[in-house]
Amino acid sequence: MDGARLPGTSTDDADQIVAHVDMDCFYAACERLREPALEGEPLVVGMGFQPGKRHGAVATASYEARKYGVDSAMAITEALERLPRKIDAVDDPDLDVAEAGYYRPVDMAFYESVSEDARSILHDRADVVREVSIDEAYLDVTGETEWESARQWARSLKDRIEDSVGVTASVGVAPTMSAAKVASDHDKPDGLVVIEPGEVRSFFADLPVEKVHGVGPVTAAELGDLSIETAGDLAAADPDVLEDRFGERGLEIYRYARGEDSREVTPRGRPKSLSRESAFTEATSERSEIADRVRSLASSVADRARSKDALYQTISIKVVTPPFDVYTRARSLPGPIDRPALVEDVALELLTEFDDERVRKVGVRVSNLSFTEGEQASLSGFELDPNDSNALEPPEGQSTLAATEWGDDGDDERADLSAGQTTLDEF
Ligand code: TTP
Ligand code: MG
Repeated sequence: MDGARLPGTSTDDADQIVAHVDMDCFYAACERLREPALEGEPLVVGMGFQPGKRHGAVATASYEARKYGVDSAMAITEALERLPRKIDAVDDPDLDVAEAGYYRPVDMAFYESVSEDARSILHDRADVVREVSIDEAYLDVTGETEWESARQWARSLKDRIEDSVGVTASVGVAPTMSAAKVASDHDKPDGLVVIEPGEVRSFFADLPVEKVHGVGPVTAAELGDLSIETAGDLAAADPDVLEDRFGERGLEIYRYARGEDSREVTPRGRPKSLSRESAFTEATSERSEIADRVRSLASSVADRARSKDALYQTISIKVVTPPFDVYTRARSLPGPIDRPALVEDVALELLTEFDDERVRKVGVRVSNLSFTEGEQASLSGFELDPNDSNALEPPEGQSTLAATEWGDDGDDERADLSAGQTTLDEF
């Protein structure tokens, strides 16, 4: 689309629903999986730490251990002063066993396997997942939920991670990546915080300025010199002063404090699907208006696929009817193609099922992507014969996907709705 705006689409916050997921005291939570007796106990996981030794640094501490002042990156010697080992306390009359904890060495291979299990749930629950670290990811859940049901959506994600992986995650949902990260951190552990569009600034107002994404302790101290103590102070500060002092980064943290963050969640690596959706200002039953919108979305998605040299085998639509019922319908073709006219035809055909519905939002997606060059040559069999009503039928064994399967094909790349938008790297 070259950044062109579709009618009825906008780039404001309300367009994107971002979830940020961060596991609680992750390495410690993993240790508790295989040693359930550590549940509820102060537990320190040390890097370069060997049982009985005192060197190394703290990778993480359970929340019980954090109460003793033990935290990530602290030297083990210091951690041991604050929280002695149980085993030492038993033999030392000067130490209190009740005020002691457990220490375990890092076992990355095990934590990676737990992380893998958790990540597969994230990919199952969201179109677009940007994995940031072993225990942290951003999800674009715009296609999975509406604001009204975002809390339940996040709750069910948390429950699923806890039930099937056995660790707890904190989840934040917000209109931007930076606000979603603040939200997931806000009520840790086992947190669930939703910040709706328009609420970011009021939510941020009294938070200490170092909670703003991109503000570390050093920047926070420098901001303190400018009497900027809270995120609200930063949002109300003079951007010129911030730019003078911190350069472009000063403007960036200013924008984040104001809830402005145009980054879209993008997966690392190749997308598994491409989609684009658009809401009507008001729910409509005007067939031609809905069909026009679907046509625009179809051509936009097909353009995008072509620009990425992606062939697609499945074409889907999403229809949201009032109040917030989300339906998806998909059709799979016998092989991968790049044929914009077919995306439009299939999307419109799928849309006919909703001819009697009022519609508040529509979306078009291509998935089952392949990037292999040269496959087009074998596609002559997929020409659409307008006289053949079966031409669009799914091949045997492939049926229309159920509503809940929208997004089940892993990484998705949503269309970039604004011109000249750039995606910043993680901090
Ligand atoms: P974090 O998510 O920062 O920390 P955490 O999951 O332990 O605790 P929280 O509940 O606050 O999210 O980091 C994830 C893992 O990365 C952590 O379990 C251990 C590792 N890690 C280090 O090894 N060194 C560090 O300095 C930090 C911060 C984390
Ligand atoms: Mg964590």
